[in-house]
Amino acid sequence: NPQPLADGAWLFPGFARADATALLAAIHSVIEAAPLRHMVTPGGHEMSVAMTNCGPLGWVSDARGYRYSPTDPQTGQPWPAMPSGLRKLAIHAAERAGYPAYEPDACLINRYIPGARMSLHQDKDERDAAAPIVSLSLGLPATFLFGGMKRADRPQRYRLAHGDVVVWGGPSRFVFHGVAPLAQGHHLDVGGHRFNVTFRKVT
Ligand code: MD3
Ligand code: FE
Repeated sequence: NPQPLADGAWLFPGFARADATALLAAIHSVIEAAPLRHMVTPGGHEMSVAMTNCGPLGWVSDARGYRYSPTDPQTGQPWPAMPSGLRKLAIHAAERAGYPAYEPDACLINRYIPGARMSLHQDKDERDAAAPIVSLSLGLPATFLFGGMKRADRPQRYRLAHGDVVVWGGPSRFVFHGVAPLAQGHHLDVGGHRFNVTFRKVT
């Protein structure tokens, strides 16, 4: 039973918990083919979150800017295919939130260790503004910051825990958001870190 977080944003608590073992195996298979790395922002800062991608397009950042790329800049090879279990989870959650024909073409995998954070930002590199973003959280819980349309709007705080899935569509799609520094901890299945997987429709 979903909870509304904001206009167009739905939290499905524990939606993926029963499938967590298979989803974690899928995430690890992607990481084996396209290792996690700390990307550099256009401003020259190394991100504290380690990232990789799967699917037709992957999000990349370097001194030249942010963009979606069909290839991994570290190898020049296409990103690994989106594992069907991950893709099906995103499609299923989107359908439950009222988006019946969701076809994500990008999947960004973020790994947080204690202290890692993501500062307030908007996701606006995707050309398909009508499609939602679906996010899956696994492992240690995080404090998610959900702001407004302006960076200065005071963000609301939500806890995202193991197995939680959120569908961000409609007016919530372009709000400023971020993640507070991850607290130390240990998760029985995932260990000392958090994964967040976001599904996007770019083209
Ligand atoms: C709301 N990731 O990868 S997931 C990101 O926990 C990102 O790693 C965070 O923000 C994380 O870009 C938050 C939830 C999320 C993702 C994208 C959104 C919320 C969003 C886009 C628009 C509005
Ligand atoms: Fe984001």
